[in-house]
Amino acid sequence: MGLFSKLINGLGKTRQRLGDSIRRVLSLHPRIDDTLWSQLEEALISADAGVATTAALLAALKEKLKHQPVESDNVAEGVRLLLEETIEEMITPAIGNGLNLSATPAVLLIVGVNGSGKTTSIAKLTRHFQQQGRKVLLAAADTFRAAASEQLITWGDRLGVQVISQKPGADPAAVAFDAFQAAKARAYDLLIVDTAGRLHNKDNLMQELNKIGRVLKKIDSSAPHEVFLVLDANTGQNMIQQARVFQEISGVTGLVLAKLDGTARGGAVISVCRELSIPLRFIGLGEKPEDLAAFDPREFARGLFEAPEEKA
Ligand SMILES: Nc1nc2c(ncn2[C@@H]2O[C@H](COP(=O)(O)OP(=O)(O)OP(=O)(O)O)[C@@H](O)[C@H]2O)c(=O)[nH]1
Ligand SMILES: [Mg+2]
Repeated sequence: MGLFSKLINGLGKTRQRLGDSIRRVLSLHPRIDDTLWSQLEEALISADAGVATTAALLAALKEKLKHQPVESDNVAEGVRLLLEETIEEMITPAIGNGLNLSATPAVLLIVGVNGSGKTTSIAKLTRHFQQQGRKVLLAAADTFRAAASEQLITWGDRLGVQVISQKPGADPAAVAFDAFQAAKARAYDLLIVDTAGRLHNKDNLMQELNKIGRVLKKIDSSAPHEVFLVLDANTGQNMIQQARVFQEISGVTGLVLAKLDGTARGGAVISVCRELSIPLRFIGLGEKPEDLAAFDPREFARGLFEAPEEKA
């Protein structure tokens, strides 16, 4: 399956909640008036686009309609297309600059709350970078949860990459340090560091992330080169608060939105893009290593409305 079809399929639940309901609203009420605006507002909020982002979207759409009025016999499709365009414009700034992973070895630190999808996303990212011809090493710096290292080692075996690990309870910063040294000594291109899930209000665990960062800097003062925060898309608007706290503590440089395939709350992606000044790098669309897509604003906006049978 191509990546766009995967995105289309993965966004199914959000599309039902958002795209399909907006189409329905527009076909039942193809007149631009207050009733239409309040129904559009309801549809966007029900897909967890958030109050502020919904208001901003509708204001931008109204502004667009002033300059690009739609034909009276084509209100439904005309407004729908303009909304898709408005969403695309709103999320496009989140694409950010290129990844800062040109150092050799570059270090990519993965952080997030418990169960958000970190380790699975690492498997996906490993495959992604392998396909770009990079030699990847993994570090199992989640020494906290029983079986966390085994989970990463199993992925490593499946993907044919080495995993540096120590015994449960070891200092996560020491694992990261050893792995970075090994990556340097053995001429790897990229080290990806898995960390334990942590609640953003647990101070000691957040400080531990800080320590991992400090220890990596002893080897290369510019490391970690990227810090990806993995967010579970099911948490909807809560992603924003989580991201703010992690950004403060561990200098998040990019977002991975996991589990977008299982949620109807994908509207929250629009506010994540609008309200956070952190690039959205990848979206997770399933549990397998290939279920990852680089964030593409055009495709994402299309995927919110375009049903599979309409696929070219
Ligand atoms: N459907 C779906 N499931 C996902 C996705 N990403 C992860 N999962 C599932 O979510 C669950 C948790 O994933 P993990 O990768 O173990 O999450 P984690 O953040 O490493 O968890 P901890 O290490 O316990 O904090 C697993 O059952 C994964 O298969 C995704 O994009 N889509
Ligand atoms: Mg994990």
